[in-house]
Amino acid sequence: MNDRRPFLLRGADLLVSTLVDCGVTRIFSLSGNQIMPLYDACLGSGIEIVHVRHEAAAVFMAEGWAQLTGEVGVALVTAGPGAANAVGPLMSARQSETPLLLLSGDSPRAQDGMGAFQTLDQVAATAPFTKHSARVGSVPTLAHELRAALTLARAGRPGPVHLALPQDLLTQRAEGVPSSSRTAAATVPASERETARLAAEIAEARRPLIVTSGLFSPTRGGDLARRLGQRLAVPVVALESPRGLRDPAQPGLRQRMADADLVISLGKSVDYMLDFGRATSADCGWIVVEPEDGAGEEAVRNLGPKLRRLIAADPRALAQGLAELPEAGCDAGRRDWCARFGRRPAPPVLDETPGPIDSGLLCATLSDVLGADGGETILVSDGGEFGQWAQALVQADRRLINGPAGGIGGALGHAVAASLACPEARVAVASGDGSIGFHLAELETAVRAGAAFVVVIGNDRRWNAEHLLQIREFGPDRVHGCELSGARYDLVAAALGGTGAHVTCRSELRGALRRAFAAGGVVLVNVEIEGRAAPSGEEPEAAETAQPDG
Ligand SMILES: Cc1ncc(C[n+]2csc(CCOP(=O)(O)OP(=O)(O)O)c2C)c(N)n1
Ligand SMILES: [Mg+2]
Repeated sequence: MNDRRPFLLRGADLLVSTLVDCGVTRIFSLSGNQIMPLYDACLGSGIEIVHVRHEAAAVFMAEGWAQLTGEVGVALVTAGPGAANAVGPLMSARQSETPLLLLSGDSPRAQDGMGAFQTLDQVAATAPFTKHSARVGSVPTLAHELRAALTLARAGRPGPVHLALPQDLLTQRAEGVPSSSRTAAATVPASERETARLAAEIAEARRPLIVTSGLFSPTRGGDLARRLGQRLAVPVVALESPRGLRDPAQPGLRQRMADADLVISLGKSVDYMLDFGRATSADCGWIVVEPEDGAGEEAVRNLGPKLRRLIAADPRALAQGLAELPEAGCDAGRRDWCARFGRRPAPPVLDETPGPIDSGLLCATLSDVLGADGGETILVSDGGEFGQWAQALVQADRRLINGPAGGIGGALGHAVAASLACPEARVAVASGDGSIGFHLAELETAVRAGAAFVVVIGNDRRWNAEHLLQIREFGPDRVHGCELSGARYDLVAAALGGTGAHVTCRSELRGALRRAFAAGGVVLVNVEIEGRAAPSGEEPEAAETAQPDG
């Protein structure tokens, strides 16, 4: 099959065999001169390359893959423009705490300083978005650097790591180079004393609250948050929406927070999502668990005297320890307090009479149809207002969202990854018409890769989040520049090898969605809607405030 494969072991072969050894089975990539030795080395290695249509989509796929499998997602891009295209979504992965390895081909070391083709300081370009960014220096250190990068991506606060791979290193002979030993994970376990002390403080508080990042969501943390909450009789809230405490999927969070007398942050940065700590009352104490030694300045700066203690420990390990303690007793007051959390927004009545469709009705109907066969479900949501509607109203076992960075455009990348990672699951994408346009060509990737999912576009013919912001901030007479056409995205899906449907009337909606899931493969349902502002995430009596748009 691979007659022309060079018989010598190259840097590229060493790299691929190390990836295999570390359990990597799939790489999301866009080809290019500098990385073709890696494509060659992947042949027959057991690693599948999913070849995408834009480097940013490869990073979104790696992000989705990592969140659903718990593995490190791997993206491979070429030098210069390829690496530059991959940079944007690294910000999403950094903020969503997703372990990801970006490998970029790089110009040959032998041409350093000579003006090589596509030469770029890729380490500097990716450094602000990564936990670690380096150019691999030599073949003998290659395997070690790779293993260390994979370990680092998962350690402490997980996140993206970047390695630039000079082209001549990939083709260099690697005979006799050891494939390196395993690197131990660098987590700091909390001491038993610390665990017991924390449990006692939670027991003593009247209205304690644990806040966490998306790492504790059901998608990524399984039932850890639920077990923790049950054992300690404490509400556990995972914050991962760019709207923070105004997450439309968890209405009333900000008000609940004001009533807490103790907040424990398990790895959640005390940042804009937590209103910088200002949502709690002056006498509410905070205990912040920070996975990275020496970090946590935000907590110190934003909380001031409210900060009781900053603990350097791995939040998930600490949560495991707490969840294994004997079940805490719980009085009626505490039971009431816990019951005030975990509320979901009320879905609208499913009106199926002829008439226009709005965002809420579309999402509620999608939720109904998605869950109808009782199997595993995954929601991918994207967009401004429509994405928030979907997160609020579409029920699914697991979900991929744009996360704290609030960057739009990742949905089709996430969907390809979701379908490949969980081939048995029903995958629904709910996206705004603006956001879907970023990577529409990935529908072709999806078809080629054998993925199967249903994309539902809430097509309100505008970038509604920004349109609403113009009305709110500048006045209804100063609205301009945020319109979109009523483009037929469904016809694009058909042209790229999938199936498309166009829905304009309420009475057609349920049938169209049912048929879409029954059809299999890649299906796009373009639904004309009257775009509405997403639910505010506040309790009904509270006033509206300006919100981030992501
Ligand atoms: C990468 C990126 N670019 C721009 C934005 C700003 N932004 C947030 S929501 C939004 C509008 C999205 O429009 P659409 O997907 O149609 O959803 P809608 O708000 O109309 O429901 C924009 C431009 C962002 N958050 N991320
Ligand atoms: Mg829109």
